[in-house]
Amino acid sequence: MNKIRREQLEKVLPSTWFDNKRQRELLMLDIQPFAEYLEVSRRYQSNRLFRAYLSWLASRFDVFNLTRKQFWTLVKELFRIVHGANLPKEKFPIDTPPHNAIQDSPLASEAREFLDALLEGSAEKALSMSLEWKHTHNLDQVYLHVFQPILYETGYLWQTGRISIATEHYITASTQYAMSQYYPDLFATPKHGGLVLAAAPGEAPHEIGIRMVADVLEYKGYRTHYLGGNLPESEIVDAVIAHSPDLIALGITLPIELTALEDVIQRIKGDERTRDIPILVGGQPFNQDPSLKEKLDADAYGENLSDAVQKAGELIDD
Ligand code: B12
Repeated sequence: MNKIRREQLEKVLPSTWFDNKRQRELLMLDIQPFAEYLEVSRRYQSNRLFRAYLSWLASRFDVFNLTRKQFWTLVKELFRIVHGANLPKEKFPIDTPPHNAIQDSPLASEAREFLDALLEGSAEKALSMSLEWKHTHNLDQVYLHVFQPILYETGYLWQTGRISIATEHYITASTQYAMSQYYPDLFATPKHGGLVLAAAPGEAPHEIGIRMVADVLEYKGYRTHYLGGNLPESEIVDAVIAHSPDLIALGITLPIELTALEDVIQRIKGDERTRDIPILVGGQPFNQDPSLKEKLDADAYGENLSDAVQKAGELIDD
C-alpha cells in the first residue's frame, strides 16, 4: 500500500478546477486520508467503510461545485497510485449524505429548537432550554434524542457546505457546555454497579460519543473513570492496570482510528493482569459495519446509548 505524496495529489487535483487556492487546500484535507481509508477497509475486509468514505468525499466535491466525472477521475487516479490497480467502481455506489437524525428523533421538536437557537448564535437560549429539560426529561433521553441528533445534523450541515467550520465548532462547544449542566445529576445517582473505564483510542479529537456513554453509565449507577481521547494506547492500558475496572468501554468515530483501537484491545487481551476484563466497543464505524466487532476481538458492541447500557449490564453481570 503506497502513501499519496503531496506532489502526486497536486497533479491529480488541477488548480483550474477551483475558483481559489483555499478551496483546493480544503479539498486536499478531505482527500489526504484516502490511502488510510483504503488500508483500513482492506485490513478489516470492509467494503462498507471505503464506500462510506467515498460517498462522503463525493459530497465534499459537490460543495466545491465539482462534477461527478471529476470526482471519479480523481478517485480512479488515487486508487491506481495507492493500490496499483484499477478501481472496481461498481463496488462503490455513492450514497447521499444521511440527513434524518432530527426528524427520526422522538424529541424532534426540542432538537430542532435547540439547534435553531445555536444556528442563530444564541447559546444562551439553547442552554436555558436544556436546563428546563432537566425537569421534564431524563438525562439519557436528552443526550440520545436531542444532543446526538443535533450533532449528526451539524455534521451534515458542515459536510454539505451549509455552515462554516466555525459554526460547527460553536455548536459543538455549546452542546458540550449543555452536557456539563447535567453533571450534578449524574454524579448524584446511587452507585450500585461496577467500575467502567472509558476512553477513545486514536489521535482524532472526537470524544463526545464515548463521553456520553460514560456519563449515562454513571447516571445509571456505575462508577466511571473517563479518560477522553487523543492519548497514547499504552496510557489506556496502564490506566486499566492501575484501576482494575469491571468493564472497559472504547469508542471511536473515524474508521482510520480502528487500528489504534485494535492495538489497545490486543494489549489488554495479551496481558494476564487485564485479559479477563470485558471490552465493550462502539462508535460510527461499527454502526456502518457491525461485523467489525468480531474482527477486533471485542466482547460486545453497542450501537447507541441505550444499547451501551444494556450491553454493559450483561457484561458486568456475567
Ligand atoms: C463534534 C465533531 C467534531 C469535533 C470533535 C469535538 C470533540 N471533543 O469530540 C471537532 C470539531 C474537533 C471535529 C473535527 C473533525 N471532524 Co468531526 N464531527 C463532529 C460531529 C459534528 C459530531 C460528533 C459527535 O459528537 N457526534 C455525537 C455522538 C453522540 O455520536 P456518536 O459518536 O455516533 O456516538 C454514539 C454511538 O456511535 C455510540 N458510541 C460511540 N462511542 C461508543 C463507545 C461505546 C463503548 C459504545 C457502546 C457506544 C458508542 O453511542 C453514542 C451515543 O449514542 C460529527 C458528525 C457526526 N455524524 O457525528 C463530525 C464528523 C465525525 N467529523 C468529521 C470530520 C471529517 C472531521 C475532521 C476530519 C474535519 C472537520 N470536520 O473539521 C476533523 C478531525 C481532524 C483530526 N484532527 O482528525 C466527519 C467524518 C466523516 C468521515 N470521514 O467519516 C463527520 C461525520 C462530519 C461529517 N458529516 O462530515 N469534529
